[in-house]
Amino acid sequence: MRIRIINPNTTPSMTATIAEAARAVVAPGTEIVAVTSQAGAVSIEGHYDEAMSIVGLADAINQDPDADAYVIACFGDPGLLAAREIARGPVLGIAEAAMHAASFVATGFSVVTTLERTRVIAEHLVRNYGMERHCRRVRATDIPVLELENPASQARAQILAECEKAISEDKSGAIVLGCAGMADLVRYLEERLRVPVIDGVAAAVKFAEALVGLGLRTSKTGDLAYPLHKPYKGMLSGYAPRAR
Ligand code: 2AL
Repeated sequence: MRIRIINPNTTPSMTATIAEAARAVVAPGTEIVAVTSQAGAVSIEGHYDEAMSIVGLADAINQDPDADAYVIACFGDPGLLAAREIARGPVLGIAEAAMHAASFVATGFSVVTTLERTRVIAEHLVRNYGMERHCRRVRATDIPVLELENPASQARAQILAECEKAISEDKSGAIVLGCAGMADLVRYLEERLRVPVIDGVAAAVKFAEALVGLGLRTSKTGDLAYPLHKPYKGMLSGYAPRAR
């Protein structure tokens, strides 16, 4: 099967980290195609960045309409339901996948994310996904997304310290990593924390494999039906949904 992973930010080095995390866990025979959005912010760390990322995300999905499944590799799960409208195969967001995985292995988890302003986005997702009973707290580290790629930064140590607080103060039994750019920290953190540490990229590709294996596709009945054919105006005229 072919799983198309879209990094909706425009930083190719982060896509490489994402692709590596995905390829480390997939079954033999699963092909990972990891693509970087061609339009939008270099890092997604706010509502505006998210909104602006969705056109590039839609493009990246439309470029391969026959992929078996899609993963949106940004922890805000930007454009998740819009992506499901245009896709035939299942579409998974990494926040959604990570929270569900955490709920299977602990009665309570904490999310450790990047900037304080993205904490609110993760809290909205917790409520949207009905995860209030499982998520004990969302913790921000105030690390900008691209600092995760700077080997000279203190990001690793800061994230470790926040995870330790999540275990001791929130009494959480698992950690959900709140950014796709943290995908390469799982082993480092698990060795030190001794609780399950969940990277949403890995969780999403494994759930995608399971859904495809079950023969499930995105429902095309109701609100996830293909978007209605109609004209779009101005700079988005090329994005008008086609007649099906
Ligand atoms: C993210 C993420 O996963 N990628 C990105 O650019 N921004 N989300 C986050 N909370 O930092």
